Amino acid sequence: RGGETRVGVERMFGLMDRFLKSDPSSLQKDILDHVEYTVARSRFSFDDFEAYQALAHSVRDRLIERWHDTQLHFKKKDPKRIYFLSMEFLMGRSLSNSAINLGIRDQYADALKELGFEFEVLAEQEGDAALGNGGLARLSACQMDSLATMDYPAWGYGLRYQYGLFRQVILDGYQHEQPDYWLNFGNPWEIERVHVTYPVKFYGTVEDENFNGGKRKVWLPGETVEAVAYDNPIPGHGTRNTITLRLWAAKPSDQIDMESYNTGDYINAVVNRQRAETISSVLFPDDRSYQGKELRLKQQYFFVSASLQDIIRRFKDSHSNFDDFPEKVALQLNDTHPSLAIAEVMRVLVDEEHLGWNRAWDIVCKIFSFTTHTVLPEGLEKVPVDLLESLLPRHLQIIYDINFDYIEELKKRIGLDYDRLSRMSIVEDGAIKSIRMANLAIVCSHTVNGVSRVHSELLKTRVFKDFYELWPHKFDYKTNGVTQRRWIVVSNPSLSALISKWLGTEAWIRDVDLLAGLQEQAANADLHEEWRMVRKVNKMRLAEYIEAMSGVKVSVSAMFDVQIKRIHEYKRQLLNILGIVHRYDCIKNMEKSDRTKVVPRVCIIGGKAAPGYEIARKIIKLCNAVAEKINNDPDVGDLLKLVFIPDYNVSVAELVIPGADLSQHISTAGHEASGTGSMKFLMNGCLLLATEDGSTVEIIEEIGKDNMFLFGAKMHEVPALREKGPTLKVPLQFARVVRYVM
Ligand code: Z2T
Repeated sequence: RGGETRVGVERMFGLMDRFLKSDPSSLQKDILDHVEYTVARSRFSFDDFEAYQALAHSVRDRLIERWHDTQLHFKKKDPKRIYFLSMEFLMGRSLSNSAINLGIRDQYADALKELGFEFEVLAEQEGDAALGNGGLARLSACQMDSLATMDYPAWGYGLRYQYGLFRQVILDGYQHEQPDYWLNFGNPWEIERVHVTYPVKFYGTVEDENFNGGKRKVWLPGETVEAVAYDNPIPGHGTRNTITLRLWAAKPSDQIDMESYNTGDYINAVVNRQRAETISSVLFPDDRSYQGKELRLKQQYFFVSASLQDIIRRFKDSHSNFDDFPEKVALQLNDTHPSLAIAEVMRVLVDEEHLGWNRAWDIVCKIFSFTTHTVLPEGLEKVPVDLLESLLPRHLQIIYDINFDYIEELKKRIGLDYDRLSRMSIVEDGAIKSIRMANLAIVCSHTVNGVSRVHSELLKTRVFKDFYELWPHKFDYKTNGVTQRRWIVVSNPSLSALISKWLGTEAWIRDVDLLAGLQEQAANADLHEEWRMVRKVNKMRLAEYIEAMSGVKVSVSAMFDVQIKRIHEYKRQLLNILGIVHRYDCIKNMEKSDRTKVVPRVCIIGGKAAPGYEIARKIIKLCNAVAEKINNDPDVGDLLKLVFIPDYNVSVAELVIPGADLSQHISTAGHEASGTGSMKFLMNGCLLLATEDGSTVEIIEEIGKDNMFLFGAKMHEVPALREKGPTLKVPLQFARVVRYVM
């Protein structure tokens, strides 16, 4: 520290080789140096994993150069920064993605070949960063890639869970959960910032204090935990812009509990301190249902408080008051999970920075925007007041004060319609008095964002109807997207090469709209043939994986029919399985001679069930039970197979999607807010079997309904069908299996 001034900037520059070179021999030297000095293995003897570690560190060095330049650039320019707050990021692997975005993947592959290593083989050594549940979390990851590529001065903020999403193991057909020890072998993609730490406070009481002749509130917290930053550089493609995903880990605070030290209870004092780390220890695996758990609320406030201290510190570096705060800071709330940030900004501005309430409120109203990802009411968070009061007493007061002003304002706007007032209140009175986090987020945000057009319509006409009528200008939507860099370039390199060849440019890697240029070649038989070959090779890769994971041999000339996503009743994996049972039954009852007309099919299902979601767990068991029966029936052979792919995650998706012929997105219409899986399949040339739901509605408009299989009832038909009850007939031989499992 302070070395810069002592050594002298001139001399420092003289000592630095700016920048690292990326020719094959420089890369080789670099990798071997990392084998020796970072991994501490002999450069004459190291295995694939050690080679991966050295390679990762070599890529990381190049990331860091760009990352430093980016920070320096934006520090000088001081633009408005976008802060994306999310409890979940499903980053998956980083090696290929980083090397490709840096534009040096092929150089590395060449360099490695001469050393006797294969880039792809080393890339397989990396474990997934699975700090999230499903679509919401992968969307966050795709957005980070796009923000970096499009040169935004963006920051992602989240939690560095010690254990990510559980590993799914299938035993006797049932899902078992195992902890995800993703950090056990080290993580070269993060940089621990031991000096970027902030105290985060919990519990305690709020007292009145005399101040400037009046009173003010002071929070006297009861517990302090330290948040330590871990920075994950996110490189854009074809730009030097490399932004930061800053994840917080909990550490015991330095402010020691003097009382217990003085009373001689040293061992207990140390052990108690260690408990602080539990805050960031594990990701909650429920992707929707909200349970009022204290640890979850602690996680939310922990990451919100640390992030805001960091953001405000950065703002204050170049501003002496808060006048320009809304011009320099945009806070995007990924679902309601980070919405305590609203109360926290009020608290910091009023209690710590001593701005008046109205001035602080004026700032708050200009900086927050809120994305919601669901239409299902069980997904809406309601924090019990008792819980909030004990953990964050000052925040509860602030929320009450916000609600008071808001309800007064509301009465002026809509009159004394008490039903509506109580529906719209941030506070829910009832058996368990609670805070409606979505209402808080809507009241305090300038924009409420849906994730597809129909989703936004449902928000306006149903879920948040009262609010839409009050503030129509707040409601907007941005239909979800996925990054083609991860979902074509990284995961399907041969298709990527094919597209670049036929478009005559790689520009589509930064500008996805250019893919439309392929339309001119739509009838080109050579292109079709090349594409088929690409698919075939991807299917062979997938078939090998299936055999290794489940022991089932599948034919690559069969149609691969895939449904991979979290297991949910509304996503209707059960319907898919019953459809497979029906298909099996038809084949069994068919004349032998007719069987030649059947297109052989491999049905692939994969996904995790929330540990407490019993029906979802049973759907997994049913799938495995049906698979057992079908796959061992020599009478059916290659005509029909069913495989459940265990431990579905980002890397598995990268393997499965490029090998799929048909993919299923068959949610009950009106339930899938957007859906992003369909886009990944689509851009790999896979056919869709899909309900008119979520983003599919817009996909149909883009590709035309003749280019897909439209499935199931329309949204407006669903209520009447529910009324009518089930009409499905399950073949007798399976009725017992289904009844037994379900
Ligand atoms: C999630 O992945 C999604 C919604 C949630 O609601 C929670 C989770 Cl963990 C609280 C998904 C939606 O189901 C999906 O339709 C959407 O595409 C995705 O978020 C991203 O917006």
